[in-house]
Amino acid sequence: MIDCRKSLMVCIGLLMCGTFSAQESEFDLASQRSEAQDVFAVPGKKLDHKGIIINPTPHKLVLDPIGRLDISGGVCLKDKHGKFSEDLDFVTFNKKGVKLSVDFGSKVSAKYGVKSVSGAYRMNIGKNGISIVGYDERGAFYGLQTLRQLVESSATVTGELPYVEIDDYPDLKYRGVVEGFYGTPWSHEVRMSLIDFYGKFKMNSYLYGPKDDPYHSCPNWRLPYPEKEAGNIKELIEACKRNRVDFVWAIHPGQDIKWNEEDYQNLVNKFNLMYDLGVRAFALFFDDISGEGTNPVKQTELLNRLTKDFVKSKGDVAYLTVCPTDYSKLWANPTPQGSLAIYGETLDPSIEVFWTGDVVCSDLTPETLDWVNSRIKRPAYFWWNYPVTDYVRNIILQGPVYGLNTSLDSNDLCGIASNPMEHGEASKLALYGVADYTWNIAAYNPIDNWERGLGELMPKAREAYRTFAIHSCDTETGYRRDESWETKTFRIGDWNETEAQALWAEFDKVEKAPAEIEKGCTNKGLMSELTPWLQEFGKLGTRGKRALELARVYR
Ligand code: 14T
Repeated sequence: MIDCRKSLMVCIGLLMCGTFSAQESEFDLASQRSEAQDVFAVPGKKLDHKGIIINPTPHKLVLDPIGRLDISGGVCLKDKHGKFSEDLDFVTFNKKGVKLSVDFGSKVSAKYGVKSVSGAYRMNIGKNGISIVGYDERGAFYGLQTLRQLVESSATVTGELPYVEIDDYPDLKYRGVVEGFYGTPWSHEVRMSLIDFYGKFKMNSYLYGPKDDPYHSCPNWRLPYPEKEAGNIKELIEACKRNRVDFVWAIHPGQDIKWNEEDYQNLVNKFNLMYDLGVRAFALFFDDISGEGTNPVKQTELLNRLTKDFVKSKGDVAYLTVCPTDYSKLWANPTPQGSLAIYGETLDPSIEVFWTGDVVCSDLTPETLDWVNSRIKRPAYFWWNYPVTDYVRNIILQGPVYGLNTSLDSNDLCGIASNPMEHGEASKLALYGVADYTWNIAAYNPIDNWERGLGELMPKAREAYRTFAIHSCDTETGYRRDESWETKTFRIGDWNETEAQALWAEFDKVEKAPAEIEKGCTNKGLMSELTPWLQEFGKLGTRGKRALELARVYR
């Protein structure tokens, strides 16, 4: 799929000349991705959380070293707005139990000093019970997610919660995922499981835009989904509601859109069909296209008209989001005539604009954001092409989430949407990191997050999963990531006994990891995604041990 489009774009590029853009001959598609080949070490270090693990990392958490609240007799729920009875499957209810009060709203928030941003909450656990106050419904829901993690923490096994005071809020407005890769779209089951994962870790956005869904892209973007697919989308929307996640449906019409009234109506008609399925937030993706669809003036006119005549006239539809054709500095026209500057001058300020950084798969830096923001005149929405592997399909990425600058804030970017692998379950490890970073940027610790994520995903085979993961980080030819950083290798003619034994021990762990993972991994979906890689991984261990034997013979 990618290859066909590449050659199409090369042909078009060869026919055109003029300003520097994605459609041009100077635009060398063979090297267009231009991922920098530097491999940076993963920052951070593992911390001792004393049995209390909360992801994303709360902004302020004060633990009382002594006080304990016994909830083993159940809780009595005081749910002011009657919104959360379905969200408490981790406690037992008892009218005579410990009081758990859940409230939200700007008035009560002001009283309790909850930060006035969507998703903020405060929680107090003390002798009078548990109290959660959210800025909004989402904030209160997040308070419950924190409570769930406290209850499930190993420090709480006895049913006794520590007295604690938590003041927490998200740093970024949009924290989530864009299903935006080429290749087999996620199955319905995987999507449902991921949506629960987003809610659990306080991610609030799921953008639906799988390149190979024909009803999202060309040629069928104008057509309604068949009944079965439409029913599934309804279910996804329901799951998003339960998890307080915005389901954002994206359309990718650029390759064959005609800038005429007929296609405008086709687009509005499709949006109305999606609205009827329950969609309340929309995105338009103009990435990876050529021809008239790339015209930024026409794109802006369309987006502004939709904002006025669709979004605002419906009344209950949220912001639009756009992915420009110039989504990376690699080919974005930097001049005032370029599409980003045109967006900046004319695009309705409510519309969010995606940006992938200096190249297609890039680190998130203040420099790249300054560059794009000064043109689009708003904080960009970072489309992070990690852990996506559609361009290196032999790879599965299980490494730490890093390369995201920790001095940024909501003035620099409005959010991050991570574009994952077609292996949805195996993408959860990376999403655990994205959830943490986007919630609490300054505190983000890549290694510690990864160490915690391994335990979250495979509690009963954590060590074996770690062995697999530490050696499954790099793309080798794409977005380079540090890998195997604890393993010292050597040349066949230059080693000592200690080094050889250490390497042998590592290969032994590698050889044994597949069976241990098979035994301990309770997530069937994850297991089946990993299986092909685990088979090869086991062989790598065996081969490594043999190579060491050979080194001895050689010596
Ligand atoms: F929309 C964009 F921000 C974007 O990243 N678009 C695609 C995306 O669907 C894909 O998953 C991602 C990673 O491969 O890269 C973009 O697609 C490309 C970009 C290229 F430069 C595909 C091939 C390319 F050569």
